[in-house]
Amino acid sequence: MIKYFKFITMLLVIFSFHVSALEALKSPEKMIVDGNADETSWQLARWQPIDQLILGEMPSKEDFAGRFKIMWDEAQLYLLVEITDDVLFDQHADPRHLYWDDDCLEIFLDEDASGGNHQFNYNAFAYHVALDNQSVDIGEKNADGSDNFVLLNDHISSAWRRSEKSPNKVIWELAVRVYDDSFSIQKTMPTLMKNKKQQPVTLSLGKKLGFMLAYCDNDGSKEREHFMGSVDIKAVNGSKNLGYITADVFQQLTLIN
Ligand SMILES: [Ca+2]
Ligand SMILES: [Ca+2]
Ligand SMILES: [Ca+2]
Ligand SMILES: [Ca+2]
Repeated sequence: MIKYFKFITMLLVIFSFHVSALEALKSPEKMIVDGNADETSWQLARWQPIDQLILGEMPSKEDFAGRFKIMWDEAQLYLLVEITDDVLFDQHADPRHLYWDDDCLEIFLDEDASGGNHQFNYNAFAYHVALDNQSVDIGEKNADGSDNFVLLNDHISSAWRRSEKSPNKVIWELAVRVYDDSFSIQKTMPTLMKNKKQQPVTLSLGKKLGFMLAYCDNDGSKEREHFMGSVDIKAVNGSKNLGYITADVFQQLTLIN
């Protein structure tokens, strides 16, 4: 019996290690964010699945399938994302209006892996990168208490193209500058400070971040049809859609050589 429990404990340890460990290799070359994965570096990185249902019903593999690779250098993180989506749909031209109901890639990032609430602050980010390559997150609430959707296009470079071999497949390449929790959109700062541009952090070997990747898929409905992510989130009150509120559900990402 004791042996049996030891075996189960060992399996649980292996399993929890397997689901929690995500590593990014350092890229030895300059990465060009152009939607062409022709850098030799991309051959070094392993594919990671985007196969966990967060919202809606599990899509067929023709409806949605996704996987990604991640690398880094001192200046930024690099993502190569391969998305199969039968219909690309961008119903709202305004990047700040109901962006989660358009096809979009969602990059969850917590610079210091602190976890915790980030819904109306910059303890962590939930960048929604739309098909027009614009990036939006929820910022601090407006003075009247309404939601404040902020464009953060200078945080992310994004380019995608359809695969030549498989037309429903999109090859999406991104570079993400990492900002810590001192980030502010500067609306309340004095003019002098406004002019001082905020800098992303310099990344280094061994650094740990919180990370999760997801895709909102809509093929023509009013609201998104399903939401798929890279992390198996434990539901709270029946909901797994927690990433935009708390960084506690992100995976730990370690930068390695
Ligand atoms: Ca490239
Ligand atoms: Ca679809
Ligand atoms: Ca944080
Ligand atoms: Ca779609």
